[in-house]
Amino acid sequence: MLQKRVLKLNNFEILKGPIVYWMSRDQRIEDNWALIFAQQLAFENKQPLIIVFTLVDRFLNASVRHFAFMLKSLENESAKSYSLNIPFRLLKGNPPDELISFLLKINAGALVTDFDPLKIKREWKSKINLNINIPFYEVDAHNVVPCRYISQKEEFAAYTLRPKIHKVLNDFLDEFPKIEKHNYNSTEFVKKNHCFEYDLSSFENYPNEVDWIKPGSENAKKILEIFINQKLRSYAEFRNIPTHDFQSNLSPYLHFGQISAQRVALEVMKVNGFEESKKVFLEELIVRKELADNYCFYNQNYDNFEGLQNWAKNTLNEERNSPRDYIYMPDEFEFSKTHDELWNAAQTEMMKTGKMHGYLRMYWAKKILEWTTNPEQAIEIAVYLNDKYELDGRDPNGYTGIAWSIGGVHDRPWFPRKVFGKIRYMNFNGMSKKFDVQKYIKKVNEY
Ligand code: FAD
Ligand code: FO1
Repeated sequence: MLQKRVLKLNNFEILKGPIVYWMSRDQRIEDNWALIFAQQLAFENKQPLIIVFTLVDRFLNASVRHFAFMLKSLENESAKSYSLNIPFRLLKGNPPDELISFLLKINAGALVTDFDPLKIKREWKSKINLNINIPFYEVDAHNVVPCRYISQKEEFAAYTLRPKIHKVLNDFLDEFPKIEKHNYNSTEFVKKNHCFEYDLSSFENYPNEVDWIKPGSENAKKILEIFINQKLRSYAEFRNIPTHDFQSNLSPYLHFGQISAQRVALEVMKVNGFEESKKVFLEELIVRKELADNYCFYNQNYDNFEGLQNWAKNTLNEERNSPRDYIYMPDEFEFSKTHDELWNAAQTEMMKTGKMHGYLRMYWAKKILEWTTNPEQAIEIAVYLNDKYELDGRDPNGYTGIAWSIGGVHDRPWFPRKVFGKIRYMNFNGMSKKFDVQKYIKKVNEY
């Protein structure tokens, strides 16, 4: 496999002992470069291999809606792992503490984990790296083109990152080797270390689970197949029409790493024809999604006003005292109590289904800017609601999508208007020209 996907986070030499893959963002056995790397390391050193997942009971406003989607899938993955003679161990509690003591307990020879730009994950990793004396490898198993490799700085916009990605993309569309049965694991090692039990009642119970989408990598493959066979052909034409169903619905699976974006790209590229739709879809799946990881990795303030570009901060500062036509409190937003029936429907769709249509997410966030007293609060409310209700929330795509909508990140200055300054504006009339708003509102109210 391409070593450009791998980064060694310290200078320790490998010791005799099991190789541990600390699975976190990429929660799948198949098509997972971090696991592939860990098994290669174990084979080279003729060592056992074990997968661990550290389960917290609070994660960025997640509820049982998200933990159930995640854990039901992880349970399937742990069974797959066991059938490959690789034990899968669920560790509960504070990840750094639990992992460090586990590594000591089994005399681990090396540690491998996957890449994640979120602050919380980087804190976990640095705490662990300060307390181990074995090699610690990080493998980018989430991006087709590794985030750290493709750019060493915060990119200004999609047009600055796109050419860099396109130049090397083919090199990174290599096929995935299969994970093999691990014969350096004794039966007793597997039996002693395989453990996957959890209790859904230990998580925040609101918002509840959704049932229109099923978790797990097998269901992700089915959703991909439906997308390729029934939706891809008209994706370019209908993806931004909320009354139609032409988005792929892959984001919850991609967020939890239940399917690899590279697998999705490889399968979509195999399709004959529909060139325009393939191009538009791959732009979102590769350039847009990887631009979001770039933003979160190189900008510590990805989830707040400080992260915005100076032009955006200046223009929003100039508008701080402009009168707002409407002002809403956080719970009026949360429970769809604004004067705007379209905005309320979008919020209701997110609450009920855990997945707001992509085109409405821009409008949804921009209106929160328009109807709050300051941009800091607008970003705070958008992040809170997005993380609390979206199945695909708590994700770099979300923080970046909100920064784009409210703070013009990766966008350019527009014609100035009150409250927005030069941040791109969207309004009800503009939306009505794009699609049948009443039909969408009716559809949502029928959920
Ligand atoms: P499709 O159109 O089928 O897209 C396929 C994949 O491409 C997506 O799963 C995603 O990985 C990627 N993609 C598509 N659009 C974008 C985009 N604008 N930015 C980055 N990647 C993209 N996406 C999330 O995954 N989680 C979020 O919490 C989230 N919050 C958002 C908030 C706002 C305010 C905005 C404007 C966008 C947000 N997005 C978020 C991006 C986008 O709306 C969703 O990725 C998309 O709607 C997911 O549905 P899909 O997979 O069916 O989309
Ligand atoms: N990652 C973990 O390593 N342990 C967890 O317990 C965990 C819970 C969790 C809950 C909701 C959610 O949306 C994500 C969660 N993640 C967890 C992180 C996830 O795997 C992704 O890495 C990030 O959210 C996206 O970068």
